[in-house]
Amino acid sequence: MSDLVQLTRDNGIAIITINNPPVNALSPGVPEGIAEAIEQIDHDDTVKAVVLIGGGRTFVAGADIKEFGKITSGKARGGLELPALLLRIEDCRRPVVMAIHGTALGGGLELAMAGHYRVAVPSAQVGQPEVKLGIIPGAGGTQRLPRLAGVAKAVEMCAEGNPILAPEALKSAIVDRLIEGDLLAGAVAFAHEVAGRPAPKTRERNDKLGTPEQNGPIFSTARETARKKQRNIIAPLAAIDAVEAATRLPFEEGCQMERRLFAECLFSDQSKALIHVFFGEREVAKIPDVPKETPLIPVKSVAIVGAGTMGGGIAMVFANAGFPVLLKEVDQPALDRGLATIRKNYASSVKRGRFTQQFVDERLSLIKPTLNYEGFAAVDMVVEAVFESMALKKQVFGEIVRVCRTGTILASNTSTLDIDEIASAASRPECVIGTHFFSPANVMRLLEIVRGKATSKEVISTCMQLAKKLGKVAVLVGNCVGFVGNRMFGPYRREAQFLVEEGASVEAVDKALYDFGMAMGPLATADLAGLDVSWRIRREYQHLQKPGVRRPLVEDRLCELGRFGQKTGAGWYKYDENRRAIPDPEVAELVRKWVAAASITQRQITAEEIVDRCICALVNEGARILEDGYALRAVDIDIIYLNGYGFPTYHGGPMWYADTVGLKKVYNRICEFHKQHGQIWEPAPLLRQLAEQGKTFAEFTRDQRATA
Ligand code: ZOZ
Ligand code: NAD
Repeated sequence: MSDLVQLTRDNGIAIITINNPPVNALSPGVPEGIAEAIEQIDHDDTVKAVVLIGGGRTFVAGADIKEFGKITSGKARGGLELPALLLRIEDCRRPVVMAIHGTALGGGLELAMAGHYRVAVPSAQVGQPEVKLGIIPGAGGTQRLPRLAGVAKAVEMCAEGNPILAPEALKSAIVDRLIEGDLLAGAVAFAHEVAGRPAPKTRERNDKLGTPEQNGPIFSTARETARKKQRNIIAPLAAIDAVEAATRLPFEEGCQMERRLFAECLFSDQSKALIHVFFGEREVAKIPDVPKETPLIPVKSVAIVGAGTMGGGIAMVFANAGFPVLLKEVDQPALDRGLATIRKNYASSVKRGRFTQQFVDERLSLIKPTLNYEGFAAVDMVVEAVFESMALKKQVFGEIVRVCRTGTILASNTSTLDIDEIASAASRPECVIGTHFFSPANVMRLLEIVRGKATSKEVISTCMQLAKKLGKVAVLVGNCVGFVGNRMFGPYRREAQFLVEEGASVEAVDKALYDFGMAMGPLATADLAGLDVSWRIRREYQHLQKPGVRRPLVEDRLCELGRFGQKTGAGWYKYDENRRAIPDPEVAELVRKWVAAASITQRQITAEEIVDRCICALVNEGARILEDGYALRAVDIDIIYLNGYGFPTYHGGPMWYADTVGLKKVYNRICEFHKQHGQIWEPAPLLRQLAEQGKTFAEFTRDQRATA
């Protein structure tokens, strides 16, 4: 038998244990091992019932996702097909009890549903998360789940992909019993109870499949929700079609339909992109010169300096994760304002049902306001979030390094300033690091961790680990102006503005990028963030602007008119009392006047050109960042864009998207823009090199790793 699966016996109960760490994925060898065990059991009259359990920390977390790439590239070696194994289990002559702890996800839940019974510890989770990978269940999940849980629950689980906890699974009849205490002992006892009884086959249970009248509204609502919440993604709609097939067709035909839809999704660019994102989110945690074993600095309490927009949000992030927080401001009115905003944000979370009042009260009690540095000597980490001014940041770092213990992590939330210069004000630069939270800090998942010249590996490793506890995706970046995300966002925003100057309407620019999949168009985003913020930064960095290089002209003028965006009720758009954006003919008129004065000729611009200009600008800057080593890998840039800038997950991030389009094509397009618009479009050398070699950014990363 495969060494990934063991078969033992306990007083008439056969126990099949899957041991394929870390998550017991159904890698080649596992299905074969289970099949062999079932075969032996069926020929052994001493066996009365069977328990199938996962060794280690979990049941089965699904199919081995690495295998999907092998299938689509034609490199998969044949093995036992999961659907056939599941039929074999269901046909086993002894009752099979699936014992679930950790997670039973995807193929793991499909395996569990092929058993005759399921027991689980209360902390276990079950789910069909395939849509998050751009696919649908491919081993009968869409056919067996409605037979156990009913059509509405099955549609929700297969189309949205969120797992549910065992107590809810019990209510939905996915699980038959919760086991408190030792799972194996409980499952064996359960197996003794059911031994000798006729074993119910899930595929033969049709009583929950409903009638067309009952199901019609369920499917139409689910489709509407999927189109809205998972815009442009094909898998959720395919999952709904497959569940619908379960209600209309016999089991075998439903499975065939599911297989067809599964294959369509698996071979799509969307699924390849989403699988890239799954592994990417895990890859970014790996820092080549900061190994996993790097000692961590214990962080149990923190202090935040500045209770403005970001400081307040960061305080909530730590409090939500259970950390006591000292929150320092300069004076009582500023502190009161900061705390009032925190309270208001929490109150709206309670109103929306995201948090309970009790949870919020507990979090608020963790946040201790202060006007001085008392207590800073006891904290393990300080996050500075004062105004974006180098002089002020240096003053604050000079102060905190004096009041904090040696070894306290000193982090800055700066979005543009040089971390090394900030660190020069602290006598322990090895403790200084950038933790660039995104706004609103308590909502956005991204955390750019900025490595200074002197930042120690312990501090880096601790911050990367800490991010996970805070529910953030951390990406390590180098210390350059704008770091990775904002540095790329500059050219992207620049092109959006140029396009308006050249004749595209504000709405057309935003619509083209929204249709491409961005969460919001760039001009609506600018209105949301506040046009004054970037106006202030532009003035601060005026000395870096190269003479003779074209710069956007409209936004400065809008700011001069006091149009700062949503906060002033007008920016690129005007806003009604519900902050709904309304196209503003006055802006269109002003733009026409200003660009005519600047001798810019307006013309018709297609949606395709809008997308190409904006996305190619992102990719070109991304290539420079990658070449200069400010991002460790192309995927790091992708994860930043997906989690901080609303880039569509199904395009995999800007660098993956460029790889999918083909770097030669992207390079040629950039060369056209270079010819038309001059120096700002100079192709990045790395992009030119890869295009000429016929390679991708992903291959560049692989080659780099190989030579490291
Ligand atoms: O890892 C978390 C998770 O959510 N995993 C993915 C679960 C999932 O999406 N399952 C569905 C898979 S698709 C499927 O099953 C389709 C299906 O029905 C097809 C059937 C027909 C197929 C026919 C063709 C073959 C989990 C919640 C489980 C654990 O989270 P943690 O935070 O504790 O741990 P991670 O995420 O850091 O994971 C540890 C290491 O395991 C790797 N991994 C996780 N799930 C995997 C997997 N590798 C392959 N396949 C999986 N399903 C993960 O990448 C990580 O690796 P390292 O190298 O970074 O440590
Ligand atoms: P803000 O103006 O809302 O808040 C800054 C706060 O710092 C003010 O309340 C001020 O009173 C306080 N402060 C000033 N000096 C202080 C001192 N010595 N001690 C204690 N408090 C002091 O600014 P913000 O938008 O929260 O930005 C803070 C930092 O975060 C900046 O470095 C900014 O670049 C960065 N950042 C901002 C955003 C954003 O979207 N707002 C996003 C990412 C990063």
